[in-house]
Amino acid sequence: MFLCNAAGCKCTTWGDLDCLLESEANAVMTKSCTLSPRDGNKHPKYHDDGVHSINSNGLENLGYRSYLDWYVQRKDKLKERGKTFILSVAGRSITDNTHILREAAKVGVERVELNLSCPNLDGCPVSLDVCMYRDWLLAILYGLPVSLKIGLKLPVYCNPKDIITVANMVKTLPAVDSVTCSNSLPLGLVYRDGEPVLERILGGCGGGDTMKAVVLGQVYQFTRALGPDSGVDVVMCGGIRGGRDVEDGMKAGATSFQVGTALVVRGSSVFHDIWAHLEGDRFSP
Ligand code: RRO
Repeated sequence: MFLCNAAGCKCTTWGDLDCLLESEANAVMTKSCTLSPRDGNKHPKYHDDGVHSINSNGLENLGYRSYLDWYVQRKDKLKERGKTFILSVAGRSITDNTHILREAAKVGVERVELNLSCPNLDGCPVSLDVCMYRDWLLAILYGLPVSLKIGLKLPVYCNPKDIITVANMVKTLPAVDSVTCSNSLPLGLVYRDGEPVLERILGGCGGGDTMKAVVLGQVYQFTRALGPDSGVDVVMCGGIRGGRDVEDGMKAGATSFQVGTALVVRGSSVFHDIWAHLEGDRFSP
């Protein structure tokens, strides 16, 4: 079971990653990275008021090379602390993604989360168009170094047929051993004092009780669509504030958990609280 940050939350700078290394998360996830560094969209691009969490970050990141450099420099510490490094990859083309994955494998990265579901780029996220998603995945994963394990960061699918199609496809992709449900919901709009809270107006909605319900529904459906012997884990991401939310995720079928908004709001003590809750449960009569 992995308990770690959601890609994009407190994981963009080396300082952020160093904090995660010192936290009680048992994995460290990077910000989704591209071939070259990106500044992302204009500020304000994040808003959280306890009810809504919305962002239009726009894939701000240091570029994949910087995250690989951090990994190489911290490899021994990660090992000492028993932590898994997960490179979140959001290349803008098939060739960008192939290149990043090969370079990651060369320096010993073992686990990647492939994010083709960013809600804040122009046009439809690749993973929402399931035919295009299949073409991209086949092209990216073909000839991949065998050492790499791949998780897929999925969007929210509102059509149950898409869930069946994606689950069946995932089962045929040997490198893929997990799916993460889910990325933030695209095209949200929040006003404060009559003004949009984001410079770009629209953004991805994550966190909160509604997102938790949506994500639990995705976890539940993917767990059933994959079946018990698929060897593909379902990871819950969205609306986790504490141990009770993790328990609900387990009931729906999740085996790993990523914390986003609650990590931004409360800091890494959230991991301690979740472990304490789960340990308490384990030893309670
Ligand atoms: O950077 C972002 O705007 C972003 C990404 Br890559 C993502 O996957 N999900 C999200 O809510 N924001």
